Amino acid sequence: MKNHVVLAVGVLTATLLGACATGLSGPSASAPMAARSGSAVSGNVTFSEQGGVLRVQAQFAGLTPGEHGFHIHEAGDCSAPDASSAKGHYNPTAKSHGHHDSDNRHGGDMPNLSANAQGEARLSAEVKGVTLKEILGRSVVVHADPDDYKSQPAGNSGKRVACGVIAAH
Ligand SMILES: [Cu+2]
Repeated sequence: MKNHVVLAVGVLTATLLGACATGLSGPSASAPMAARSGSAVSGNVTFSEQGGVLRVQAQFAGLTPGEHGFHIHEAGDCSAPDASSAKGHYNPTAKSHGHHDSDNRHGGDMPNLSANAQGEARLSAEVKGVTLKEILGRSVVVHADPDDYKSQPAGNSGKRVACGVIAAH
């Protein structure tokens, strides 16, 4: 009986250590998202970098069902009611807006969020060609409409319904 308890504690400890190791694996930052343009959107976006790979993880509520453009914007200023203060897409290499998996894209181009019938969305994706360091102090913007991944300069994704400034943890 005693051996079983020891084993159980050992397994539990290993599980907890594993979880912690994942959470503390590298530098990270987050952007608490605030509603803009009269929306009811709320959410949080986290960026983490490990082995030269930048990952974004996001969760949102209060969206309209369907797809929504989702980008890193140049300025870390969400103060305008329509989030226009965040300026355009973060675009360090002066390329055209494009699909997030292509080479011809803005550094801030990311996959669309896809909201379910309840208006909730989750996303986990790699952000190519951008480091965590260079996006600190910039912003994340969610749009009312889908990014078509080709219209210039921002994929024709409409109003800015949420905005958050990216800050290091
Ligand atoms: Cu945008």
